[in-house]
Amino acid sequence: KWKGEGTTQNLESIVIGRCYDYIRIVNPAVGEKNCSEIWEAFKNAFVNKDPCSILPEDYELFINLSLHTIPPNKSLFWENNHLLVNSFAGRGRRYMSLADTLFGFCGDFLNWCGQANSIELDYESCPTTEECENNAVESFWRMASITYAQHSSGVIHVLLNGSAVGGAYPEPGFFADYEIPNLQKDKISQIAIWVVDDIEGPDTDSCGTHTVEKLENRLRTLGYDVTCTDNYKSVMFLLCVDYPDDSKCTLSSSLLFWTGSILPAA
Ligand code: ENP
Repeated sequence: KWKGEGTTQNLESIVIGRCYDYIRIVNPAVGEKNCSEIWEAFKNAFVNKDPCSILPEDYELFINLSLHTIPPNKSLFWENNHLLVNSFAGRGRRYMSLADTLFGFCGDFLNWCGQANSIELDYESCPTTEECENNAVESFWRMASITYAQHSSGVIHVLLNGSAVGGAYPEPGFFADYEIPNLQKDKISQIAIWVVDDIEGPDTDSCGTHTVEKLENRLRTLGYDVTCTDNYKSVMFLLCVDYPDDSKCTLSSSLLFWTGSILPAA
């Protein structure tokens, strides 16, 4: 009936299992959390309701139960880079993206929706954002984004894709619409933007041009100290794992090799 994919099979087991995985193994620093209560609050946001009338506020209890501190200087915002961000963040070891918080971790890669006048989830199909924006998944990420931005502090990192069609900084987008407006200026020392192109992709957008320039101007107008780096090396190294022979990858490794072997030890 809807155009989107249905609820992920075994949703309850996955969410409860992820919650325990998170609090016991991924990030025990969050302390004790009640994973069955967290699941109930998550489910009650959308079951037995019109799947097009779910609001971000419906996840308020879920968020309150799963909220924890986001370490300063660890926040990583992004657009069009889901898998790269997952590996770069390293489940919170390097950075803590929204999907590395307990509340984001519970929903990452999953799909879900309920039905009006039934306590059953809909495993056949769910509304897409084009069909109705007040759907269970969209409202979840809006609420999660708002909360994540409000609790981010120190140096804020933003990883954008310089090869993305339509620009590295999409508007509308979660970062533009739900995250920037909810950053707490007095807790933020700097915003570091990284614009990284796909290894075999076009260089569509860079620091100081097109949509990235727009983002830099917006943040500076808001009073932030903004830096921007093209093809930030650490991220490039990670991308190069899959393209060791591409010229973008061999150049930096041969430079490292040559400088290391030619320069005399200091
Ligand atoms: P996409 O469209 O590249 O990727 C969407 C995929 O990322 C979905 O599998 C989604 O899980 C998962 N995901 C992880 N974190 C978020 C998220 N945070 N979010 C929406 N989906 C997320 O991502 P978008 O739409 O451009 O969103 C990027 C935003 O995430 C940025 O604003 C970044 O700062 C933020 P699922 O459950 O839908 O399968 C917020 C919105 O962290």
